[in-house]
Amino acid sequence: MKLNQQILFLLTLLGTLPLLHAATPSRSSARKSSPPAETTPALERKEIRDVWADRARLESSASTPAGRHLLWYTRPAKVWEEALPIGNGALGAMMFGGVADERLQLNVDTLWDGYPLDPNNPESAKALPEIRRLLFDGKNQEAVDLAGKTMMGRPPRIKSYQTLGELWLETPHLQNIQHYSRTLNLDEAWTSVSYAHDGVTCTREAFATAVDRVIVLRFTADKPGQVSFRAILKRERDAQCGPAPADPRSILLTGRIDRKDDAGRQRGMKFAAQLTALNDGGKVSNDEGILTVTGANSVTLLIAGDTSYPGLKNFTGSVETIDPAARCAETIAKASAKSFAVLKEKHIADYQQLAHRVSLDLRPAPAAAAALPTDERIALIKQTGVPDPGLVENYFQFGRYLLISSSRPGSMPANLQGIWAWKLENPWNADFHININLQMNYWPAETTALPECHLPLFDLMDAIVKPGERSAQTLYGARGWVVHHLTDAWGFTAPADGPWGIWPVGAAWLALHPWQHYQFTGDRDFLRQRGWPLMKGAARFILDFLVEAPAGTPAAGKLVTNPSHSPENSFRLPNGQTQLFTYGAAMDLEIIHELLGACVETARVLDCDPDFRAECQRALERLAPVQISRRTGGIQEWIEDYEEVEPQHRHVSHLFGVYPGGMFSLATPELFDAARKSLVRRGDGATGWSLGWKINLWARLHDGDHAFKLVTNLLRDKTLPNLFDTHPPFQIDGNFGAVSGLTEMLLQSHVRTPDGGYEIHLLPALPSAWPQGSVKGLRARGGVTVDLGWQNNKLTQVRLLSKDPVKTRVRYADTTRDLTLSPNRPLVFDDSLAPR
Ligand code: FUC
Repeated sequence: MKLNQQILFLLTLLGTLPLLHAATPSRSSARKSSPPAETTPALERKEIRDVWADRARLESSASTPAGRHLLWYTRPAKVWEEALPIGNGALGAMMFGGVADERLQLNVDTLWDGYPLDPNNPESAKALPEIRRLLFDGKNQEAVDLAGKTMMGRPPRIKSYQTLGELWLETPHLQNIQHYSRTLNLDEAWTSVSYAHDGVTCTREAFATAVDRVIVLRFTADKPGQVSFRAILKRERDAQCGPAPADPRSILLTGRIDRKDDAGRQRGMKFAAQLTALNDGGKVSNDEGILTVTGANSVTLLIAGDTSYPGLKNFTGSVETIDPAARCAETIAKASAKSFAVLKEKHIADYQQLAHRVSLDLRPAPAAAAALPTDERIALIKQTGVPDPGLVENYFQFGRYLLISSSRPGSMPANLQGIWAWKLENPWNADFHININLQMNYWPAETTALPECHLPLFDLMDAIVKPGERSAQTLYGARGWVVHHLTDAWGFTAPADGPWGIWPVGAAWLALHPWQHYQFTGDRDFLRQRGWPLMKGAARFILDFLVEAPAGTPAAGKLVTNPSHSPENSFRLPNGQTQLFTYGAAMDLEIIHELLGACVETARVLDCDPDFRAECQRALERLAPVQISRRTGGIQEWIEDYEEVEPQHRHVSHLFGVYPGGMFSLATPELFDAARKSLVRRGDGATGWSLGWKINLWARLHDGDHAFKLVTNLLRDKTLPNLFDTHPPFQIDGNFGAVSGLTEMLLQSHVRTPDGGYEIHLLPALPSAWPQGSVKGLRARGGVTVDLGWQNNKLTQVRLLSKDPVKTRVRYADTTRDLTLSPNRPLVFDDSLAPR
């Protein structure tokens, strides 16, 4: 087609462009309290004109793109779950890779519905003694009824994290498309689309750079004047798109979430997204917010997104003062001073500085599998029964890519969907769930050498200390801070959703994260300044919250939590009643054991707070013990040996002491064995995140083959075509949980040595499916970087490096050796563990 024909064609097309149709209709979201339906509905849109979404027409011409860690596909995404994520911690997009219509669904990490409020019910503290008495007396239902009336948040639900909007692009490429491919490059963090149209090779590359805080989307063609498209920004609700003031090459989406408080005052946050086209040749015109590019040689689109959220440090501040549109304009002005090549180069360097710290090589990947597109590689597991090693490597690096892309210093922490969520009301509000999910997001942060990516979690914790102290005081009359099973961007710390929301050990679990950051980095200043106040406040609440179990109960005279439950599992009372609420659930005791132990040690390391340390020590000694069930031989999930309603429930809370905790190990052989029985009983199925957790558990139980079986189950059954984990629906925790699990199969460092150090356990759970391989750059507690190689399923070489002097014990199978590492002097040895 000649240029003028193309333009004509384009113009004819414009009349029927989906761009001009009403925005994407919404679906009502699932109830927050219960899992949504089995599958995530596809993004609704006008019927796609994009015939290139029809796979069969492209297959014959697609060839394997070059690159080691690559997701790739031979057709555009039909639904959101096939689109590819990019992100810089704060700003993210899902790119569909359409030919005739391209689409990028946009997110910015701070865009939350809702506003700060005090949800604490003042009736609670008064009712607490009675609720406790009822639970100790076995009147669970009466206790739930009373707690439901007096303890639940007001309101009992939070509002959702929201999509920012969408960028829609239309090209005139309707026919004669060949050689289509779509990739996500995990080595350099960019996604691309490439195809030939009428003999012209067209490419699109996109990345989200943390250096310049924009999304960059570049269109090129291998012949001059061949880049033509139209672009629009849109959002389902609360927004409008128009030309950006005084900038003919820019369009601007502005809006405000419509959220009024009880007094009718508008409290919703403002938001904006700006798109600017930088063209080489051709023409850019702007018709009331529809940007048209014709006949360019290449075009770079810059996209910025922002909100008026006052920040985690100041979330009670006004949402009126910040002008997100002005911020976007400023960000784009700065970024557009750089060439595309510079933007990309700086982005890659910044990403690689984090991503390239760890490499995993599970050779050899069968050539046939390696040549397949990623979706087919996943599908192949159904035939072969196992994931090919290259797919596992990609899954591992993809998980690290997701953490780097959704959690960077200064950004919000990764939520249930990281940053990528396309609805106004997302599944479970895409919130911060604290009874497993948020913590799981950060399981691989330290072990896979991304400690900086852990920092946003501590920012969130700092932010919720104050509201958490109010909840502790109002609901329990306790000191310290508490958060229940979820929180949001507005400091919601009260119980939410239903009785399972009354789970007062959220802060206690979270407080183990700064402790872990210290264990891995050895950063004593961090521990003193940030970690210790968080840990101490969480422990202070626990010390006040624990109560002595009365005479006549199984834990009489011991300290227990009350109320309590084992997330979100129910049991049967001897009278047949199904209940959730109890006292002293095993998980509480395990979390508290871990936290009080960490506090005792921190006070020793920092040489501070002797009285508090003694108080923690006394409570530890009086804590009710975790028991072994007479019924099952497993860890008893509740303080009484109740029968589970759902023995294969997705949560494996009572095994917290195996992972992420370290209370059950070879040093406690009976509990260790009981934990294994419990895990067998829970089965090898469940949600994506549950499988992610179980990989860690089997690794900690030193059963590599069973861990690998769950890796297989996860990749086969709970992995979307774009490698996102699915609950279902998409939930990112399973990606992170599995990366952590893969790491725990190769290296563990949670067991203490007699002199207070950490044992570095090499290949503790290597599966027979990976006979040879190597991993470089993993981190062990004590601040040690570990490289490992193995052949014929046996360790062949090890290299340890630390920047500080470290005394450690290294274990491989039954051999151990005590070593001292000198700063920056690598120690290299083989399977005999004798340094060379
Ligand atoms: C927990 C889990 C659910 C879901 C939700 C976000 O409550 O029990 O399965 O993952 O978090």
